[in-house]
Amino acid sequence: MKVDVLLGLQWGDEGKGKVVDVLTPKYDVVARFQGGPNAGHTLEFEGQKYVLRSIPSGIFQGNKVNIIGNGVVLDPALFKAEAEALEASGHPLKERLHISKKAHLILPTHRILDAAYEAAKGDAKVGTTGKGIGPTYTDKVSRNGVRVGDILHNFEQKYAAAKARHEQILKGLNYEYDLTELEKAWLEGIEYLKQFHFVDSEHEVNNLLKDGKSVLCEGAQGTMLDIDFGSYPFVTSSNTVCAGACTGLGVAPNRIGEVYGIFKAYCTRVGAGPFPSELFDETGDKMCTLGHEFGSVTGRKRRCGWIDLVALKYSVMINGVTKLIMMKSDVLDTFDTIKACVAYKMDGEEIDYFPYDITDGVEPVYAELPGWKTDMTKMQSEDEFPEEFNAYLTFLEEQLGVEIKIVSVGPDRAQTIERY
Ligand code: 2SA
Ligand code: MG
Repeated sequence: MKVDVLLGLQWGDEGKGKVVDVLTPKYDVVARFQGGPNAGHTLEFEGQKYVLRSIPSGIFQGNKVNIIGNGVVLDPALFKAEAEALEASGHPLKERLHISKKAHLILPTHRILDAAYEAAKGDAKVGTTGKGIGPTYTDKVSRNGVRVGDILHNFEQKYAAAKARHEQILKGLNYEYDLTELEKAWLEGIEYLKQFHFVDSEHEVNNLLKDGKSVLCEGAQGTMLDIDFGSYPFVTSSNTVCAGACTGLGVAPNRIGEVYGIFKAYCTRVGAGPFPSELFDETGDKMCTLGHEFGSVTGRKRRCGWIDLVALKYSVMINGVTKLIMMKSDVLDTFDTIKACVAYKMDGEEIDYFPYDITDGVEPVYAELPGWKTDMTKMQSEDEFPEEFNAYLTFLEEQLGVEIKIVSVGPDRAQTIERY
């Protein structure tokens, strides 16, 4: 068996949570491979709304095994809050959630360092979620991290050493902070974590595949936030691309099956950094209002704009996308005209490939298509799609070279249409 991977092709918030939840009935296992509580995967069904941050979205579906892989960074305090809320809403997870011993722990001081580094950047702030993601991955790479497996061996000593090192750095930065509350909640989180299964997830995943089980790998954030291929330095600190599933779970490259690439019918970004097709007018405001475009973790307003096919083509290439999934087309239901950025104008020249740097001087070149001006939210099958909507799908498929297999016409689990 192979694993299938589902990931975001834009700057995150494409609607991965909803799609994983719709796809999970087909899989035995759902696994997260990177990121941490910076993610906010929103799911809505039976009139209830849930936001998942560290826990895989398969947790709502029957008796699936859910795995938090080695590539994830875990904050025990936030994990405890998330897990307890799920249990309280009738979704027990202790037996079904397995956590890699090799996943790195976000320490209270990592969150303080995140804030301190952002403060030190002045106008060049990344606009992080403030969850300590960057400093935790930095410690992992510089070989100073504390891992989930360490909870079982000399933990106090390892924690104290890491904390002392961070306090030294914070002193150097002249950054004032109070650790008391954060640390208290964190240590309670550590105790809570001990009730879960700590596993060697690379063995587990590969044994599951050997036994013929199907595994879905759930990405977080989006390709344009990837540490290597995103709009650096305005990115997150992990590999959000398909290859991240290999390193973040211990799955070999030849074990990757389908790659589901998910994108919005338009585009959003939260945090700082370049966004060539961003709109600063009423059209952008309308997308934001109709699409409820606010960060699910931080509540920040998301910047909105037209779909960017230069960036999307790049994402399709880097990830080897085999099936496309388009989300939130309902947000555009009332628009007269739909625009799509098909090229960038840079230094007077038009280019259709994603360049080294898009920070300055990039002007979007748009194709215009007629809007479908139809409420599609109650549609059940592609046979009902208006002509203009089909034309938009065909245009995107031609540009991207991959078929759009699923279209989402509203937030509910039921508002998802498969195309054949
Ligand atoms: P970080 O915290 O170090 O990962 O931030 C670095 C950049 O990555 C962006 N980022 C995100 N962008 C979109 N959605 C994310 N998750 C939340 C959501 C975000 C929220 O689902 O809405 O609630 O604000 C996410 N996580 C990280 C971040 O904005 C920085 O640009
Ligand atoms: Mg999100």
